Amino acid sequence: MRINTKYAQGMAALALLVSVNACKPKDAGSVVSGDAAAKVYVAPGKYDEYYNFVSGGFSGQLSVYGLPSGRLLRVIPVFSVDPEKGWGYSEETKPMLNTSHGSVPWDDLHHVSMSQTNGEIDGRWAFANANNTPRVARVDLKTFRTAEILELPNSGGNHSSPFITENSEYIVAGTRFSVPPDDKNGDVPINTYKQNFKGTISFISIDKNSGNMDIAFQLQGPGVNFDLSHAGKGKSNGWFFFSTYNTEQANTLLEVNASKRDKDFIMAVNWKMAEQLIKAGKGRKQAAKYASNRFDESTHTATSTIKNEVSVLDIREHPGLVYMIPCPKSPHGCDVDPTGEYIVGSGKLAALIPVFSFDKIQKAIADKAFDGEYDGIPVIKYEAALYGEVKKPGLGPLHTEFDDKGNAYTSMFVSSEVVKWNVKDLKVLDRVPTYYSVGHLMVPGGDSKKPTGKYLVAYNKITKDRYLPTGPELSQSAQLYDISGDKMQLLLDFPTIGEPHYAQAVAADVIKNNSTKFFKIEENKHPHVAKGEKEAKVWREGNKVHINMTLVRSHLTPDNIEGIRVGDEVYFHTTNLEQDWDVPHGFAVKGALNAELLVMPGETTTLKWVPLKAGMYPIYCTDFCSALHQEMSGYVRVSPAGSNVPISFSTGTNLPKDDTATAQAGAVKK
Ligand code: RUQ
Ligand code: CUA
Repeated sequence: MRINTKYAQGMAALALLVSVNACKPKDAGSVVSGDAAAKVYVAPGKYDEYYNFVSGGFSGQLSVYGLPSGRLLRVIPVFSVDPEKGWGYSEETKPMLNTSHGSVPWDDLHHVSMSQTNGEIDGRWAFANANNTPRVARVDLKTFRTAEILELPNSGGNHSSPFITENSEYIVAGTRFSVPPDDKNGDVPINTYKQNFKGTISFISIDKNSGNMDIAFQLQGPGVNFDLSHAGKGKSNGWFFFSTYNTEQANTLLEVNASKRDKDFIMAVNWKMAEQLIKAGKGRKQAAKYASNRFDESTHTATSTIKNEVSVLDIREHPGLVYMIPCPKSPHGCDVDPTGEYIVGSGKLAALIPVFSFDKIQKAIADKAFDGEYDGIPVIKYEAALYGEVKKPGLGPLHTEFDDKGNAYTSMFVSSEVVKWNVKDLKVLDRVPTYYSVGHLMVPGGDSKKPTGKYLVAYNKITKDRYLPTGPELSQSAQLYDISGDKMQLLLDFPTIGEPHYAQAVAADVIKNNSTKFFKIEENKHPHVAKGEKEAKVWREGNKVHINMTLVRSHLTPDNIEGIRVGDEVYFHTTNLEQDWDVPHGFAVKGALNAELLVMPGETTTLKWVPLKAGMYPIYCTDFCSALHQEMSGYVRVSPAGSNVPISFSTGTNLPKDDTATAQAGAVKK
């Protein structure tokens, strides 16, 4: 296909403006007013008001900050290995990162959705997406650990994800890249996109009690890019709204070829109807291969199960299931206000913000106010769905959050500002600069039915001069604003881990009293648990040596181990015997090719080690746990392959023959 070169150049220039030249506001100096410091000051020993869960972008992690202080409380490995915690390195956590492609120890985590009950954040779980190798994770907010990772078949990039319904029935995930479905031959020419590529949306069910996820069904639709989404709420509960781009179905140079149409679409999905169709057996079983990985808290061990089938509904076969709403121009964010009536589409390249009305959409469907079809899907007339437009909001609108007073806040990437506007009359009320090039915004509860109205955080794409230089890469950046008054007020900059995209926040009280303090040792069902030092042991099975070891302040049992040979596979199954809050022990062995273990009280965790040379190998606790932490150590003797040194192990009894009396005085009493 030939493209009009002048047009193409113009669009490329605009795209360049958006991507490179996101401008720096002129008053980039200090705009912080006098009382800002007092508003973010959380005195030593005091707690923050909110937990803020922030996506880590290409770090694959989720980080947790306190607001308003901006203090970093925790980094949770999700789609990543973490040597600090042994996550992805211990035998128990390795299955969490399994996929149909094998172990994938990294991903690109963009969005966080917290579980909701009646449209309010309930503090049970946080869900996050893997953008690259499509997966959705569930983090348990009792332990602040990743409890489950589910792979998504028929997807090629999982950006429009995860978005939750108001009673956490489903978390949905729309594919960014359309691809040939997994049961079709994907080995086709790329320029057969229009014939062979499909866009898939996964509806993942969430078990009310356990939180366990399963793919309930998938919708197979046109080959477009799904960008973002939100569930309806209140009156629009039962519907989902997805922003789409590349409705041109281009397969190359998207910055030009996917920016041609004046409008793309917001796709409205009647998910209650989809649920009925599935119940009525209308889903087509389709072969697929995907991993379902769950961490079991009683065995402290993850298992990975490969599944082989999904139920698919072809959108075109079910009239009434899906409608398209024209939305100017390459929409990114797709946000629903707290009442569920207003749906805001933010066109990256649009000079206005369209606000759609749920009531008008329903009326347009009833009246068949359509403007033809797109790939067999009725297109609702723009004016028939439109509530109104926010005029001249700024340049490059991306995402919108809401407060408790009927206001909306939209991030403007290109003009680097947050714009506050009223949802009813669509008038711009205030604007403040961000430093620089803001992406997502977050108001605690801002995408739920009960937003708060005190703080807003901007998550920026470019940091430039906000922090001390740290070489070519600068810390990523978030900014906290006070939104309680008519005018927004900048309070604080704070650095983030990785590139922040979406975030969620909830009042500390919703989470803090449910936090697990330790695991009960009597409930530990790990097959290699040692519930006391008397149960500690070492034994050989062929070339495998198992060591059931205990950790307690301030010794390892056993701490003298002999009889290991070069070529053995050694498994240190370490149980932390402590039954108290905040007393992890660590474990490390010289020369191990993975990482340390960090073992929580009452937990059992395993390090695999294959010694390559004969010699003496110190082992020790890595977490400074007591005044005698440095004494919490031991030795493993490794003999050459074929040696006949017998297995032996002990703590406190392997005494030098000439010094028995002195040594016994220091031996550990059991
Ligand atoms: S995105 S900066 Cu990956 Cu949520 Cu909009
Ligand atoms: Cu246990 Cu240091």
